[in-house]
Amino acid sequence: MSEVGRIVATLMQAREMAIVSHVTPDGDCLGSMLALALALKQQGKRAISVNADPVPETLQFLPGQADIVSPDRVTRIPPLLVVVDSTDMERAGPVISTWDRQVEMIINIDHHVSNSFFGHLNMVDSSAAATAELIYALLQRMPVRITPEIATCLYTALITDTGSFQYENCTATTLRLAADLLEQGAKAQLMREYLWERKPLASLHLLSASLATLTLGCDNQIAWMKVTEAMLADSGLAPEYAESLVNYPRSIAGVEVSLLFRELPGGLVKVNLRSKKKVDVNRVAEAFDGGGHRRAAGCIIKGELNEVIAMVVAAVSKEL
Ligand SMILES: [Mn+2]
Repeated sequence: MSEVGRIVATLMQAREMAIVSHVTPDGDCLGSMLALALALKQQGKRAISVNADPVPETLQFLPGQADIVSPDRVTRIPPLLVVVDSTDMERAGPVISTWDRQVEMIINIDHHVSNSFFGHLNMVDSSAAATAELIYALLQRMPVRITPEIATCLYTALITDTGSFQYENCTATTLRLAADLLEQGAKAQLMREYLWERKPLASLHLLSASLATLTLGCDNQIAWMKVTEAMLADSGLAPEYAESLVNYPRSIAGVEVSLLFRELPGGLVKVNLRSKKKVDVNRVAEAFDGGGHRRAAGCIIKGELNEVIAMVVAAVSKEL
């Protein structure tokens, strides 16, 4: 039996499981986790969805999101653990990353090129635009009916991980799947509203403050912006509002690599990296213990903001 066949058989045989996804959750990790949980519940199983962080406001329309539990509220960990959209167990946060010693079986479903194949069973395909593509392939091998709720979760995952079907990872397969999901009742209007049409005013002020820090280097091939702790505190916003800012420098003509540097508490800096055509930002991020994809990656570095900027810009320059 193929690895995917074994994953399907394991899921169909199990009575209960916990499905977990990564910290600072995004549309793909939540959409994939919730779609799988809804499908398994439909098969009469007890599937719990667990995430260490709160659901971002922009994703609070996802069906099933209100049932997501925090890991410290899970009193009895089921013997089967399914980890989605995460390169390794650490990505699920400090609590969940210790569960590997307490469960009997781990299934790892992911599309990051930097995935460490940490599961007993692994379904890892970096050619998939989103983990949701892999979840859909699994569901097609089960007697699951794709409900509008499941379709909404999977469609949201596709739209967020492909930048609304703009990025290089979006293939004909992705678009065919998106079309299928719309036919199966994905609530596209609800999604549009939550994702793009109800931003807090403060998020535009944060964008404006961050744009004021825009700097170009390396013959204008690298562009970066900062978000300091003070900027985020002044905005009164949750950190998730800073994450998407990395796409602004990327839109400049001639820029190959776009970077966002965000101060975190405890002397840490979160770096988001994006590239257009040439630079493998996953490789750059891995040098700083991060990872992701060729065109989108991230890492967290200890150090003073401007020192971290100098270090990462130097590392990116070497790739150009
Ligand atoms: Mn993803």
